Amino acid sequence: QDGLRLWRNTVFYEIYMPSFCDGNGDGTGDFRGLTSKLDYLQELGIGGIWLTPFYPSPRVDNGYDISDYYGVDPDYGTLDDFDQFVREAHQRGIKIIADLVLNHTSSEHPWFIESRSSRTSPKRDWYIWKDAVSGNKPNNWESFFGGTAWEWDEKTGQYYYHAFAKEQVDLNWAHPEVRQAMKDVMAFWLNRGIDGFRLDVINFLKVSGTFPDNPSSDSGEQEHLYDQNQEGILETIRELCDFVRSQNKDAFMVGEVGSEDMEILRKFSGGGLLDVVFNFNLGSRKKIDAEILFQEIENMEKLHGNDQLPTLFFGSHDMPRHISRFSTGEEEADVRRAKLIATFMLTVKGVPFIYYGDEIGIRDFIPEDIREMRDIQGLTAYQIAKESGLSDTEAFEAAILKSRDHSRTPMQWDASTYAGFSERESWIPLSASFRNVHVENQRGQNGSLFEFYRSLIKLRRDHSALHAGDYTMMRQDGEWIGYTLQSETEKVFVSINFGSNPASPILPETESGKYRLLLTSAEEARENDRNPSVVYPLEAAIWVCE
Ligand code: TEU
Repeated sequence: QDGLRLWRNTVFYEIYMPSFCDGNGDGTGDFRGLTSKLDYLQELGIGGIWLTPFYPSPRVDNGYDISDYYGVDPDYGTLDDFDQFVREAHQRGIKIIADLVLNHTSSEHPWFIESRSSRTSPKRDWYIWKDAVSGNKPNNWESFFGGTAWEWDEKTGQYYYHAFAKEQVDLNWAHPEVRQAMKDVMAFWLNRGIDGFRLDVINFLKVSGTFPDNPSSDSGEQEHLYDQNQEGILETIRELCDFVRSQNKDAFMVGEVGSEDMEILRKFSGGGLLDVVFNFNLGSRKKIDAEILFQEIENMEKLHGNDQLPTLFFGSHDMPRHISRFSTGEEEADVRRAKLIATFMLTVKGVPFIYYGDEIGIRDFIPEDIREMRDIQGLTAYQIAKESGLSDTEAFEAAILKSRDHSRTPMQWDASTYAGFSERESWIPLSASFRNVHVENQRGQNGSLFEFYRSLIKLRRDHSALHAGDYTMMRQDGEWIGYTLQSETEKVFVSINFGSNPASPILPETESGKYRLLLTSAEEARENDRNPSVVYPLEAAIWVCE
């Protein structure tokens, strides 16, 4: 409970490790670059960073394939660079959450190399090995990146299981030595000063022990029933959480449970389990409106217990950017809408996660050619399409649909050739938006998306109602949504109009009948003597009820 109160006050910022800032001029982001941008992050006002994996890795899936849990990938720097980064972040009041992949290791991890060396290797059972069944795969399980989840190992004559790429081999979490090995890893990073973990696909640690075939949906797609959320998963998570809290009682643990079903999600947090789990209902939306958001708040309020908090995010490294996803093709309206999303995310009850670059409005990157594609999920889709006989163009189209590169492009610091990210071409192309969307022309600029985020975060920090208040009213009418947040000392009213016409809101009661404007997202709405009874088109406004 106490911990939750602490974290509710924290605005997180996700950084995709290779794409934030390149400090050594090799085209890939690194710790030195990151450290040089801590002042920027402090200015933005965030309180925590979720850092995607930075450990040594062949980077088949950009670090979600770890080959050494005790180091830093040489592309990103050294352990000393890491220590300096954590130290300097802490000096600025910024906490660090490390992304940890417990479900699988790289196929180049020494554990797996040993495991695959022979059937009698002491590490054989650290992974999931199966005999062929009548000369075939053990069952029909599919990889989340496409194709089969079983890889044949010629030397030892068995299949191994991989929920993602074949270079990401699933560990056998039923094995006590695996559990101990991972606890040692967690202790190592906690001792190095990190403040918590983002736990990758944490509900995947338990697969069915009898390996039945997965059923298929009506559309023919596999329903992943037996390869996740199996009996005993909560006990395993509890064991990990207990261990982490025994090392650092305030450590924050956010779990990735790939589900949009709140009934499933809620099982993983509170009661000594994870602090929070990601709620994919906002991030996976292709369309957004007041009614959807209203229902989402209601749902979160209804289903979360006292020791649970929702997470709030509209984008991540696995999803297209929300400014592009919700775009109507008009640049100005898109920016206005992005401000509405920001307002929602930073005022609704929960723990917000801003995805790097969303605070300036970086747009999606769309590759022109398969050679510009980097993501393993997109590349696998391309390969499968080609193998099924599709043309290059058709296969490329299929790959774009699956690719997660859209939102993984370098941070846009200025309009120079390499966007101020690096001194040379980056590992992935820049988003085409970089010439006019960048930090340099938004910082200190009235009305910019960056300055709006900064004001919002500051407001959230300064007003306890915004980071600790309770809803006293939630209303929705047409394209308008409004809610009040009440603390012991004040009542704040948030009023958001998603429509292109002015809205007439339903106003909350105030003691004196007066409202004081704290912030509006719309320049034209900054007039004197303003009152909340009119909301401008695509405006978000925050008021104090006096
Ligand atoms: O993602 C888990 C996950 O469920 C993905 O399959 C996701 O739903 C999909 O990519 C959406 O298109 C996590 C990480 O966030 C992702 O980047 C990794 O690739 C994956 O785990 C494997 O470690």
